[in-house]
Amino acid sequence: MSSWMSRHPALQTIYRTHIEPVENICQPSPLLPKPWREVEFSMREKTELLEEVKKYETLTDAVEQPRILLTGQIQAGKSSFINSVNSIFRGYPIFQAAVRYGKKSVTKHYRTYTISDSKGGGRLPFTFCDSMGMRGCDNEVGILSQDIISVIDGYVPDNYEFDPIAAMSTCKKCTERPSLADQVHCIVYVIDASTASLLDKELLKMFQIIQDKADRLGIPQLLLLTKVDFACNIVKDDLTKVYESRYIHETVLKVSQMVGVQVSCILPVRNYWCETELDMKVDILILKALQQILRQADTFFDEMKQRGKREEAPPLSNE
Ligand SMILES: Nc1nc2c(ncn2[C@@H]2O[C@H](COP(=O)(O)OP(=O)(O)OP(=O)(O)O)[C@@H](O)[C@H]2O)c(=O)[nH]1
Ligand SMILES: [Mg+2]
Repeated sequence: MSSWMSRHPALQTIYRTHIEPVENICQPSPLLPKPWREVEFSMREKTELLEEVKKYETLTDAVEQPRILLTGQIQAGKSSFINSVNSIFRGYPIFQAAVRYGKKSVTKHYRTYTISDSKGGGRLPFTFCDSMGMRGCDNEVGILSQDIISVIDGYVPDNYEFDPIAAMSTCKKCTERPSLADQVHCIVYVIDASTASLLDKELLKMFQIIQDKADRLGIPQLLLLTKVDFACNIVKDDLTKVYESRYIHETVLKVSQMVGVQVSCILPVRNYWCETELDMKVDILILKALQQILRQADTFFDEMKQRGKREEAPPLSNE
């Protein structure tokens, strides 16, 4: 800007409005004018979230710990989310569930995880169910939708090794008459924000099969949008911008439409994956997600009360 112009504020305004390069005027700002969800990033908020999670109780004596199933794309960050929750309550990052970068699903077995409140502390009131990832394209190997249905019904025992070619059938190993506590009470779809717009048709079809089953049983469904740091540089540099990032917001809207989960049930998170100390901002997003998951899990028990009893799981296929 020339020196005569810098001495005249009115001219500066005109200059900004009319003479700025065209691409700056046409391109929307990478940040939204205001966040689309309010989140407070403070120690006080973290303490309150920790307390709410610890105090959680189910609405029935038959289930002490709701089972939360994490399912979704291979490598989406399912096991890392469990590790992240574990880390927050342990006080430092801890990587219990196997996590690795790879083209195949690293998690090959069905695993259930309970989380302790601090090292050697009591069990927290929920159980995570980790499973093999769903294949996102033809040359990937992943879990079969029939096996996810068997997990939901409570037939699959801890440590069962999934076979990507043949679904689990009646065998000595399977849980014969699953109780209400064996069943899944909340489903969390896990999707990588950096590849969310490229979701394969086959993958979306699998989501649809699970959704139909979950809707019939009254199981609440939420969606974790992971790797927000990898998907957006602004968020990578400052996690508090996650609800202001235009890119993340557009991804949330797109995923909501593609997968069929309402925006209020979509939870952007960044997992612990490379650090050796906790970060309050990472913790807040993870705990907020967990708070929403537990609150929604309650709707399963509400629904069950209204229906009078739960629907019996259909017998496991013999084929
Ligand atoms: N940048 C970043 N990387 C992540 C995040 N979450 C997970 N990762 C990385 O993504 C890779 C896959 O993470 P996992 O937790 O193993 O994913 P998964 O869904 O359990 O994968 P499978 O069991 O193989 O289906 C690992 O290299 C993690 O370190 C995240 O929020 N941000
Ligand atoms: Mg895994």
